[in-house]
Amino acid sequence: MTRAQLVEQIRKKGSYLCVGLDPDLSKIPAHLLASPDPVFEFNKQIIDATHEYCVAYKPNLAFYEALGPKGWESLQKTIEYIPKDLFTIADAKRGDIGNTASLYAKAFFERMNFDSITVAPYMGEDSVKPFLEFKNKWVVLLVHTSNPGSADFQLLESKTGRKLYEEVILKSQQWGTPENMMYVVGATRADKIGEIRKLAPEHFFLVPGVGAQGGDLEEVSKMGMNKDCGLLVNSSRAIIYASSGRDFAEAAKRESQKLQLEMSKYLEQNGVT
Ligand code: OMP
Repeated sequence: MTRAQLVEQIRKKGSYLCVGLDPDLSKIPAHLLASPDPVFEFNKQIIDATHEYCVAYKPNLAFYEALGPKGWESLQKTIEYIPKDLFTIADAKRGDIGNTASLYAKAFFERMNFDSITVAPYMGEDSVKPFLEFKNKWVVLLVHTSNPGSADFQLLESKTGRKLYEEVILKSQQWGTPENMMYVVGATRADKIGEIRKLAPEHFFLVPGVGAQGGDLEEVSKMGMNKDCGLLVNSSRAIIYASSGRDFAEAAKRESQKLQLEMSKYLEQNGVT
């Protein structure tokens, strides 16, 4: 998907919501466990219930890989089921030497037809560039993550006086463009989103951490939105596990609609309509 197509979707739907598809067999409603593919059945009903209110889906690979070959099958079926006008993110957090990275890119962009993949930047340029060679596919680079441990390395000061995550943003802008690279910026530190926006005015940010991790949508939107929106805000557990009963899809619909309504207000306030 191109940047223009993504922005068009955001304007059309009045939403920059990304729904995280993190299906956990210990959490999905018990009545689904008897179906032949409970993970796909769960995702299918979540997608049916939420696709009007979001512009992206982000399956996190851990939840599928943990189930072995069956998990990969559920993932493949899920990606094929997502409507083609929605942006898809393989949350795989890959990062390896060039020839290996090329095969990761093939796996997710060609075999599975994802629009994008999350990538860790710390092995440097040759580990990221192979992902950028695919037309209309995106790298979503980890910059300032939402977890407590993000401070361990990302906030270290380099000899230039800048933090490591700032170096990542500045350096990586020599590799990719706002047309094929996004940055992961956790919602749990909205103040950082404002600082990062100054370093990368045009790029899209994937912002996880709203909902279960306590990030604030209003604050994130105020600090991070640019003229094209420039944000994809992810929520996983707060949407997909809004109810653990037979009404889980209805509950997911309610939660995603609530976020979409709030998002449409912020888009309007920022003139992104
Ligand atoms: P919830 O906390 O349930 O909304 O899920 C957040 C999702 O975003 C999970 O799939 C995480 O792996 C992912 N995530 C973070 O929570 N923090 C980050 O900094 C980066 C990611 C990610 O790359 O998506």
